[in-house]
Amino acid sequence: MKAYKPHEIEKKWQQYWNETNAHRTNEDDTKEKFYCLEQFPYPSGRLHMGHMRVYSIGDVVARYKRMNGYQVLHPMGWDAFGMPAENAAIKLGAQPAKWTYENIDFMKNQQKQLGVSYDWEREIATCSPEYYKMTQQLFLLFYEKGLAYRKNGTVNWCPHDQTVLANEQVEDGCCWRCGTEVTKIDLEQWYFKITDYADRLLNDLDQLTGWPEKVKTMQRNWIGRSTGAEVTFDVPEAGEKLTVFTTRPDTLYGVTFMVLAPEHPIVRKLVKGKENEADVLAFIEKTKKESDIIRTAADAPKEGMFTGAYARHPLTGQDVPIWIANYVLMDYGTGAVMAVPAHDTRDFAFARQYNLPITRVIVPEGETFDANETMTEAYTEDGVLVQSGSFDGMPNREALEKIAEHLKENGLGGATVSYRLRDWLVSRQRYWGAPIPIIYCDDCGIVPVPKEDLPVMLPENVVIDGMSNPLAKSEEFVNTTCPSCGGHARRETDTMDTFIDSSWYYLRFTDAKNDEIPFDSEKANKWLPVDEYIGGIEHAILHLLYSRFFTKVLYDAGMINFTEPFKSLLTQGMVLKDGAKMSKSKGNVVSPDEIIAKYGADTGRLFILFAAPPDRDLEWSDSGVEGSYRFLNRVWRMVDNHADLVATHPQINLSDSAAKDLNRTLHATIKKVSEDIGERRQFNTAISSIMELVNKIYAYPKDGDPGMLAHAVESTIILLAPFAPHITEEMWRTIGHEDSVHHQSWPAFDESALVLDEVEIVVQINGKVREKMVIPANATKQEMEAIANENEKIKELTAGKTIRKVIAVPGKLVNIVVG
Ligand code: ANZ
Ligand code: ZN
Repeated sequence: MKAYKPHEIEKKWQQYWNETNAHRTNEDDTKEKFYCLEQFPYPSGRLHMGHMRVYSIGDVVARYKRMNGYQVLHPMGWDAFGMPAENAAIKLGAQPAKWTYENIDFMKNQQKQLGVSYDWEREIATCSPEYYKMTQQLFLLFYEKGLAYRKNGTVNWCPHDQTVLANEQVEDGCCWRCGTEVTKIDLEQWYFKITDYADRLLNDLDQLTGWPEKVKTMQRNWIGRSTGAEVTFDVPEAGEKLTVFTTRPDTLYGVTFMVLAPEHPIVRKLVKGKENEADVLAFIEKTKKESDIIRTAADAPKEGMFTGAYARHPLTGQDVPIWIANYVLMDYGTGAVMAVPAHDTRDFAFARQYNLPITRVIVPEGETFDANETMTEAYTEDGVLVQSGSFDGMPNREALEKIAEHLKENGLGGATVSYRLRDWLVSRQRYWGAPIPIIYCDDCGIVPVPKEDLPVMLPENVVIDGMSNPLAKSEEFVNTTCPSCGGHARRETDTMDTFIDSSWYYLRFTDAKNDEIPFDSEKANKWLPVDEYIGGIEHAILHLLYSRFFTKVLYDAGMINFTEPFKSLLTQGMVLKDGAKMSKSKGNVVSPDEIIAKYGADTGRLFILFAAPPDRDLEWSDSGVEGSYRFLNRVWRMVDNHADLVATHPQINLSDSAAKDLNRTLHATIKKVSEDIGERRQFNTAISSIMELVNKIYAYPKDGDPGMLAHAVESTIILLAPFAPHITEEMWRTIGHEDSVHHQSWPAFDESALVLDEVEIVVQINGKVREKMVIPANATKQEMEAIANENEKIKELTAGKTIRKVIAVPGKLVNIVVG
């Protein structure tokens, strides 16, 4: 008996796969394509269990598809730009490039030890000049199309790190990296015009039937489309106009004050020279520091201040006081609100707090309006209009449109759509990113770097101290000549947000070595969209939204013929230990290295896939890992026991019932595993059905047909191959094959094998034949009795009688003795 030695065989087969380039993409256009992609990792140092889980899931799908006759693209790469490399440089004095590439080497080796079937010929690292040259080309494409532009605006700024931060990098008002309180400053920055694509990004979600509903909802909320109206108010004393965005133009007659975001540009003008000027300016500074989350929370305290100025109501001509308050945000709608306390909860709270009038303009249908009644809360339901001039009595849904039309006709506003989505701020004052390929010339202005001069290389001799942008301090980098006039000019020193790198990497894999253009259209059109994309839920909004945006822009540029990059999306759950997420701070980390060292990669993979459905959280369990290891040993012994028999390929003869029964289990397993991997992506139940099959083989009678036994053993190895690639490769040789198990065709499912044989039996009552029935041939005595008792005629005949005894003769008869 040969013992199962995972380390020996895993090393052996990994080397063999390496040498034979076994996982190179099997480009063969007679086959259907399948693109299986796991989100590429950040090379942080070493793999954690979350990585191991994603790769195990992806590898099962990729291997299964290959065995089912697909040409499969299954690549891997590195999302390699970003802050941690700079932090390491500051802390350890290591060059970001060196640190990053060392990590890549280490992690790649770990991935190989997992036996994941990646096509390493297509490996990419976003920090390599070959890759960022193409990222720069794409930036220039966005620039040419008017989709990359510079804008002066209020941005999040970390005073300690001296860089802007994206909204999602601000946590509770502080920098996610150093914890310093984030301030807002006005800065000119580069933006991508993702808002131009808001409607398409929203509408096309409907065609993504392979995405979790949850993720689509998060994207919808992030885009946040609202239909409503714009209304323009005059501010005569300032000679200005104020435009608000409202979803409720039907409440226009109920406006009793206006509220501006403190940052609204008109505010300073309204208070200029007034006695409250200093107070208002202080209030602006204070609110700027509050995070948007706090400002908009429903239960957060509303704080405001009267500006001393008034606007004129566009329909009634009344004076309406203008306030500023923290709950109005500058970057939504127009940064100005018409307040209707009677019908808006936040306005109601605010009016109560500052004693502002409340005018009701909607009452429930059928109710008479009582002007003396005081409201205790805002009325936010539908109803009919009151105190609304010529619109009185009109149902408010109708008034929504009618009032918007009325505004339009009178040049006072009209229907409009507003989005929560903002343009994407893409410039960073950091070193370790793709340089933005732009040159500033005093005479020519903004000049894009000519394509043939790309890449704009990151200089290596820079000082990284974490305090300011190293590129800005590099004279050698900054000073250049203008491509347009040849005069002295300066380079843009900002680098790109790393989300840009990952917004197009899935395209690069189709043509990873192209040194002219980012990718060849034909290749991208062949492989994309990605058929299965696997990754963490933490990317549900940004990465996926940005990638979808890129895809649409490239489609519009005629570079690709599809508009969505990821056909199906699988978001895997977390790996927990003792009920909590594994983390260094909790000291509950189990590393893939440890598991591989103790049991081998196959056991680790099997456990991870068996312990939970992929989209659920997975609870790490040492006994569960042990169990997976024992199961692999059990399969190993089974194969070893029957190796000689299988190698002779005995003829299958299904005449005995044990053989038929095993055949039935085998096909039920094939069906289950195929559907579970291929359609439902539920690997845990697939594995349990393989376990049942193995039990059945162990229980197979000694005198059962040897052909069927051999066939079942051989098929088990193939069914297990996508989950445990090394041990199955070894066992495949053990039973006498010389080729790879991973090149075998997936077993075909035979429906007819599932049909149970049937026989006709008679049912007697007190020895007299009363009924004939067709039942499964292998029904047990108990089953026969139950089937007979369920029969309508027998039920009738035995009703009210006492059943004294039932005699069942398998395959022949049931006799019921009544008294
Ligand atoms: C008057 C009104 C009356 C409103 C009413 C609501 C109810 P959504 O649905 O999220 O798009 N609003 C507009 N701009 C704002 C800003 N920059 N900051 C905070 N609030 C703002 O919300 C649109 C509604 O939120 C708008 O409709 C406006 O209040 C407020 F019975 O206008 B409404
Ligand atoms: Zn110039």
